[in-house]
Amino acid sequence: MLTVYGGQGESSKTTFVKHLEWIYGPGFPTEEREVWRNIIHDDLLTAYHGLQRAYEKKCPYGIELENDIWVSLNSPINFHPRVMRIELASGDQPELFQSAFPYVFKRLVDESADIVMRNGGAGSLPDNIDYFVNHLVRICDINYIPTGGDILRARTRTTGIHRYTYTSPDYKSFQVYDVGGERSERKKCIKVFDQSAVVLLFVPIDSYDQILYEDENTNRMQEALTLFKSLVNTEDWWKESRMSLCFTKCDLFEKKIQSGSTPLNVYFPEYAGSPTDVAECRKYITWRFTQLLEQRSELGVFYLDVTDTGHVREVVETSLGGGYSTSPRYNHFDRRGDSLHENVTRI
Ligand SMILES: Nc1nc2c(ncn2[C@@H]2O[C@H](COP(=O)(O)OP(=O)(O)OP(=O)(O)O)[C@@H](O)[C@H]2O)c(=O)[nH]1
Ligand SMILES: [Mg+2]
Repeated sequence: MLTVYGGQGESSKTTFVKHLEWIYGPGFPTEEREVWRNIIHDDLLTAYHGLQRAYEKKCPYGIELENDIWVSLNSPINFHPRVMRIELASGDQPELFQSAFPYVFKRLVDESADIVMRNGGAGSLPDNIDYFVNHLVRICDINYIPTGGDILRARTRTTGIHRYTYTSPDYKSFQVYDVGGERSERKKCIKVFDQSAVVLLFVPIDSYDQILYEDENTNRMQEALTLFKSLVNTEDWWKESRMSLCFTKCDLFEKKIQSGSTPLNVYFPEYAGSPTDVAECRKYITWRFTQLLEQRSELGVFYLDVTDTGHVREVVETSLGGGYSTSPRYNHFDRRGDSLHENVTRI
């Protein structure tokens, strides 16, 4: 059985494959973990510089470091004690990375909480900045080896089409394609769609307040709606394929909605429900997608935290099985009855 999936950039496709590697493949061998360490450090530095730039706009004089923090840095970093400026490169100065970075970064994140919460930028901050901040001391340790959880949360942008083959205990073998999600990459993946028994389309549900990495004038959710409409109604490609819409990053969505920092109706003014009711917001977004179905009458809908192994396993088992599930994370849309069977009670 062949499973292919698509979606825009940062919609969790590679994270899903990393999980398959973990569940059905060899996991993450030690040599690979060393590569991931550099990727994670680079991610952190990029986030640090992004935050620093954003913070300097808000407060050009920088952050006043408290004496105890300054003393505890205890390293020859060359920056003015009252203005947070730090030049570090991952890899070549590990002792600096270890001694100073966690303190300075944590302080910057605390001071920029509003910027972090409103991460509407074009991917300048990692999605999992909270996770990395909570593990900073460990991650910056000189002997740091990434855990599986760290690797799942690291970010690398995919280019091209990558094919993987796995064997599950119940099903012989299945193939999965990981494709780049940026506009320039997407055309390539169309080529493999027509061979697919199952197509999983990934949409990060927390992206309603974000802009595209490749086009700062386009809202990510609007782009996902346009992409979904064009793909799902192109009958020739996937007439024979079963299809599921996978809403990813539901954990981040829940936090964002509950915090009230960026209400859904600011980006979708027609939304008339409660701005802090996660289930209601989720239902509205689902409806925005399912009402675009023209040719296809059935659609599976998943609500996922793709960093959770159990969620990924459910998608695979449902997709390779009959395509139905009684899981609280699954809805089955049947346009013939014009109804969305709401069996989601808890995510
Ligand atoms: N908290 C959380 N983080 C997620 C989830 N899914 C993905 N991420 C994180 O989001 C980031 C981007 O995910 P990727 O899997 O690289 O996205 P992609 O679709 O492969 O992106 P491209 O390769 O650019 O097309 C990674 O840092 C992931 O760890 C999720 O459901 N919850
Ligand atoms: Mg990718």
